[in-house]
Amino acid sequence: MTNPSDATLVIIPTYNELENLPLIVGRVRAATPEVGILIVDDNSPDGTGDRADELAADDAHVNVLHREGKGGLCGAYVAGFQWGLERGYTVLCEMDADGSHAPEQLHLLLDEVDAGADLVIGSRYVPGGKVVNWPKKRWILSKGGNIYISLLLGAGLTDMTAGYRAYRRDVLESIDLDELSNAGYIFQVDLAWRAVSGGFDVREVPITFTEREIGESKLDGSFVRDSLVEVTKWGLTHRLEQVTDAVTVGKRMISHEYRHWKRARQRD
Ligand SMILES: Nc1nc2c(ncn2[C@@H]2O[C@H](COP(=O)(O)OP(=O)(O)O)[C@@H](O)[C@H]2O)c(=O)[nH]1
Ligand SMILES: [Mg+2]
Repeated sequence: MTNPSDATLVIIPTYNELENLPLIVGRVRAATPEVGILIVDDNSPDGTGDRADELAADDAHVNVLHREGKGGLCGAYVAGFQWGLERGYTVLCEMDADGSHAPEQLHLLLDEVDAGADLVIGSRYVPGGKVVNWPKKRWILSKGGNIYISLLLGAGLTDMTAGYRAYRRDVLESIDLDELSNAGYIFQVDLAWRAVSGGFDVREVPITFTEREIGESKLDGSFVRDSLVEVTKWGLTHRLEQVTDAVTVGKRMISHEYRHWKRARQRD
């Protein structure tokens, strides 16, 4: 029997991950030898791109996409998705290079896709999900941001900013990837929200997210504010649409009842 995950591509974006890259590639190869890997490097000054080429030269499962310069995580993933879609992969995954997303848990996401999900999010905040080695402040920011997003959008997901994911290709094909916002992690929320709004089956599975031990985070603080402002705009538009829909339905019901009542009076 064939499963969608039989043709899976794991996309690993890198910027200055020289030490981490061989470790993560080795772990993916050991945990899920059947999947393809695409490293998307943005011309890392530390030479990660050259290291990626060496890994690809030794192993037909490993591929590299070089981009000109640091263009942000969203752009790197969009380039990776397009590369994978063009080559016929049926499931496309996002995975950080720094070990935060354990390759040993990838099968949890892929099994859920094979069980019928269109998008599976490896979630830190569903029961069983965990974060290891985060300062309290970062946990509060991430968890609080996700509670806010969930209240506002009502998508029924606990971790819409999460970056460990498996998409069926149909989900990505249904979305205009060039429209996604490149600021911070907002594109992750955007992708999940578009999948939910498009009627796709979006599920979460618990994962253990472990903060990097080697190298530095490329996160800058401004993304939190930018993301929350953006999500607030979508949430308000969404709620406004719900109110407008409710008013339209209400008006229809009233006019239906009125016609009914008038006809009954004319008969009397
Ligand atoms: N290609 C590419 N990768 C990036 C860029 N920014 C971050 N990354 C990679 O995205 C992943 C997550 O970034 P990281 O700095 O760990 O963010 P954090 O986990 O939120 O602290 C890592 O694999 C980074 O190397 C970028 O501009 N281009
Ligand atoms: Mg990280």
